[in-house]
Amino acid sequence: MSGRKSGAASTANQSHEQILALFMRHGAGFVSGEDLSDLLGVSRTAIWKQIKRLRDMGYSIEAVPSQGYRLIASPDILSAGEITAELATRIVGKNLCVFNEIRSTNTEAFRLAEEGSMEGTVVLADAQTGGKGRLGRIWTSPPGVNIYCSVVLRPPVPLMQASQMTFITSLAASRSIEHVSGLVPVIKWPNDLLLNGAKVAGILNELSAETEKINFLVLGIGINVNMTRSQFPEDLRYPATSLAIEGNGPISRSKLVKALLTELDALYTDYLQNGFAGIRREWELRSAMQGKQVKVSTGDHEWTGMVKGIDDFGALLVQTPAGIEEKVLSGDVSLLP
Ligand code: BT5
Repeated sequence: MSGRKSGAASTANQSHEQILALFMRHGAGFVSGEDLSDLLGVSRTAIWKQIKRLRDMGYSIEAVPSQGYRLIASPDILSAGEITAELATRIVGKNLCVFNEIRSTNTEAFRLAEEGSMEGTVVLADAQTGGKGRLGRIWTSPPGVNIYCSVVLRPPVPLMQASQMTFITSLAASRSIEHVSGLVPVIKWPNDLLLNGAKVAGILNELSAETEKINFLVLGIGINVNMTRSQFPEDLRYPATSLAIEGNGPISRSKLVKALLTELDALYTDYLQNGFAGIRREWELRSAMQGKQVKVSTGDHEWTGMVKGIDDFGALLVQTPAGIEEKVLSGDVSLLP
């Protein structure tokens, strides 16, 4: 993203982001230069400089002397102003940092949380140089095309319930993708999102805790949005895809981030008020494996069974041919053809 230094965070209270937020609220209408200078408390010349800055970033802005300014088109930039305009969340996204490039949004969110940053803090990046998967694996994170998002939460629940947040995260990602693209990803236990059998999103939740208490969780979400086939490395563990490949072309990343934060906030609020039961039901409906025959591989042991759902702590419940319900806490589970 031009106009911003690598590594420097852009926040919703910077001048150009405030102007963008105002444009978003005005839709196709004009915003007068006077309103803009009142909003920011700066001169009309200073406003003009910020408009020029936005144009340099790729925004198309019309200027009409007697009416003011109007936003005609936005490039697919991850903009704090666009995301926070009319973001009606209670917790998630109240504090938002957007980076051009960062090692890992999870690492940065973890650092901010350790420094005491507020619940709901969100770290977004256009690109990651050290994107993390689970178990030390790498998450391919090229610039300009995908979503790399991490959210700090401090749920007041016992440590043994921390894994429930994984299911909230995958559900929020699945709902938001459906809302913005019309595509309905299925969830592969524990936390992959698949479209036509290929991975479109991955989740890495990280935890800081002491004995029985959760200090905070970082929910890490990577969604392949406008990535092209040639941008995927060849040695991936499973087939991978993006929303643009599966759907009808490019999707606005800011719109999708906004939907993601909105769904996450709604699910988290519901979870705090009503517990896990509703989340579990919807997760099972979106699961790729519910009611299906699977092969479970744990270490050197392999067996088959039928998926019955998940339990209160996120274990996969699999019924063996002998009718015994086994709990799978880790390992590889794949659908039988
Ligand atoms: C995951 O790990 O699926 C978790 C990915 C979480 C990424 C987000 S991005 C924002 C936040 N900040 C971070 O640093 N991370 C989180 P896992 O199930 O271990 O899958 C990793 C494996 O998926 C790799 O070993 C590759 O084979 C494959 N892979 C790598 N990049 C991919 C991509 N962009 N799309 C699909 N598959 C990918």
